[in-house]
This record gives sequence, structure tokens and C-alpha cells, in this order.
Amino acid sequence: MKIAIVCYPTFGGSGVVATELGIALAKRGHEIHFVTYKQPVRLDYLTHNIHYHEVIVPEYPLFHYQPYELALSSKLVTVVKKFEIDVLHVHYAIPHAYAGYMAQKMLAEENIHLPMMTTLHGTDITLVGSHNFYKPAVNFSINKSDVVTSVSASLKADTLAIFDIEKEVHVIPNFIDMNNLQKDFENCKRHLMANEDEKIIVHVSNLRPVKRIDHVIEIFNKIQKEIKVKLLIIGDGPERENASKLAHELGIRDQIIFLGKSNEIERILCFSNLFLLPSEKESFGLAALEAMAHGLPVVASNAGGLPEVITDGESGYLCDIGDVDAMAERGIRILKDEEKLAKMKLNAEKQAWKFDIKEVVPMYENLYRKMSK
Ligand code: GMT
Repeated sequence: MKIAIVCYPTFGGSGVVATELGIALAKRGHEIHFVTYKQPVRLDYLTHNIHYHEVIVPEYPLFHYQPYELALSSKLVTVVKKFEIDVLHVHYAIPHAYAGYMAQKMLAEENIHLPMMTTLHGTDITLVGSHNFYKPAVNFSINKSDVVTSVSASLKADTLAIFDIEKEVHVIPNFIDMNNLQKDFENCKRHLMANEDEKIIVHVSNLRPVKRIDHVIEIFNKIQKEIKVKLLIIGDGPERENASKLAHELGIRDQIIFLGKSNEIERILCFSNLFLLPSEKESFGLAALEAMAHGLPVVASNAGGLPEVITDGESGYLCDIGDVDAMAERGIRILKDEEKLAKMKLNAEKQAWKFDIKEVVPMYENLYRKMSK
């Protein structure tokens, strides 16, 4: 099939899922057209069956806000006509589903039918989309999508509770390509990050308030009182400065390394021991799944879809949102006991296999086929 994918081309989970899905579909013989404002970060140039179309929004002084939706829907119309696209798949409702609907309408004027799937990722529902500024438009464009999917059952429940949805919402979890993980231990540079006798804890996110980086630091502070340990924080965002300040105040700044945005997460996960994700909201927690795939148990909050990804007491521990003491205690429990750590490492990997790409991509393919009939 010829599939157009619209997503955010950044390090965020929705963009990563969209890109990995496009790559997987291309490998399975589909022709994939990414339509977005920048080359997606995980997309290599020169990939067979993959095309990238840049949405350009020229700066015009009259506009206080440049009209991205307008440029995106126009680009979609051009791409769909030129490449005879069968299906449009938009990731993240805002503003992609809205722009997709406009493209559909414009194409219908020329008797071209373009079915649209909208995949909800989390913040488009629970944080941004539920705001009254956007809600009517988000509600409208979800209902106008031919197929709606959500990355967890929890997000589906939130969507149905927050919006007035007439469409069936299909749950298709996020996924990982377990057979193509980079486990390049030759290149494992553990010694650059920690001493032999230190354990390594990792947190990966966009460091937005919802991720509770302050709790990451507080949990780490309690763990480091009991165990020799380092904390690696990967990603960048608005809470970075506050986190660094808090670490200074607690006198643990030199035990924490802020690595910024990275395309080498796998090379870091390969030598790490524990992953922390104490988010206030998390529709799925792709970063946790990636960590588990590399054998890291996860200590997380029981927010949103995290209980669908992590099994409490097996592949990690789930604690109440904000319960820093409990999360620290679970972290210590895992890291202090080598036998437990080894067992949980295996469980984490085993659990990640349930989300292997081979299980999940066919779910999307089935829906594409049904839509394009
Ligand atoms: O976590 C973020 O703030 C980024 C956001 C995104 O849209 O890129 O992530 C959301 O989508 C990911 C992929 O489906 C999920 O794994 C994340 O849990 C979800 N984030 C939230 O719900 C806060």
C-alpha cells in the first residue's frame, strides 16, 4: 500500500513510534511517505521505499502565528495526488488530524477518497487537547477520522472520558523491534560514566514538568545513601535547570550526568542497571519499554498506561504517583540484591518481547486494509 504518515519529527515518543512504524512498513513492502516539517530524527536518508516531503511554512510578517495546518493540508493534497496515496496515518491529534481532515475534504472535491487513521499518543488527549482552547477542534477531528487508535487501554479510557467520541477506539500498543536492538557491547563505554563498583540508573525523557524530574532526583538521592550509584539523565527540556539546581542543593550534583538529547540511547542502556519513570501522566511510556528491551527493570509511577507495560514485582515496580519513598525503596531493593537484579533483568526483556514489532505492525496493516476498501 502507499501510506502517508504525518508526525512530529522530534525525539518525542509519538514521532519515534511513527518513524519506526514507517520503517517497518517499508521493510514489509509498503511505500511510505513522511509528511512533516523536518526529517524525523530516527529516519535515515536513503531508505528503500521511504520518501520524505517537507512542509514549508514561509515566514510572513503579517502572521503573528505561521499557519502550519494550512501548509500541511496543502502539502498532503499535493503528495496524495502525485503519489496516489491509499491511506493517511496521522500521529498525534493536534493539529495533524485537523489538517488531515481538511486535506480529505479538498481531495473529495476532486473525487479522490483518502481514508485517515488518527493515532492518539497521550498528551494530545490528557494535557493539550483537553484544554478548552483546543477541545472542540480535537473532538471534531477525532470523530471525523475513519479509524482511531490509541497506544494503551488507559489512554482509550481517558479519551472516552474527556471527549465526546462517536468512533470506536482501537488499542494498538507501542512496539519495539526486539531482533534489531543494538547490543554492541564492544562499544560499551561504561567506564566513561561510572566506576566498576557503581550501579547506573537512567532516566530518559523530554524533561517536561509531567515527567517529574524533581522526583527522579529525590528518588536517586535516597538510593545513593544506600548504594554506590550514578544517575544518567538523557533528553532535554524545561525542567533541566531546576533538576540541576535541586541536585546541587542536595549535594549530589557530581553523581548525576546530564547527557542531553541523544541518538545513542541504546549504547547507554546496554551498560545501565535500572530505569526510573515517576511521571505524573504517561499514556504508554515508550522509554520504559526501550529500557526493558535492554534488560533494565523499571521503577515507575502507576500513571496511565504504565501498568500495561510494566508488571509490578516482575519487570519492575509500580508505585503511587509522587510516592518518592516507595520508589526509592523499590530501587534499593532491586540494586542491592544481585540475584533479584538478574531475575528482573530477564523478566524485563521477556516482557518487552510481548511488544515486539512483529506482533504489533500487522494490527495497523489490518486496519489500513479495512479502511482502504
Ligand atoms: O511524553 C511526552 O511528553 C511525549 C509524548 C509524545 O507525544 O511524543 O509521548 C506520548 O506518546 C508516547 C508514544 O506513544 C508515549 O509513550 C508517552 O507515554 C506519551 N506521553 C505522555 O502521555 C505524557
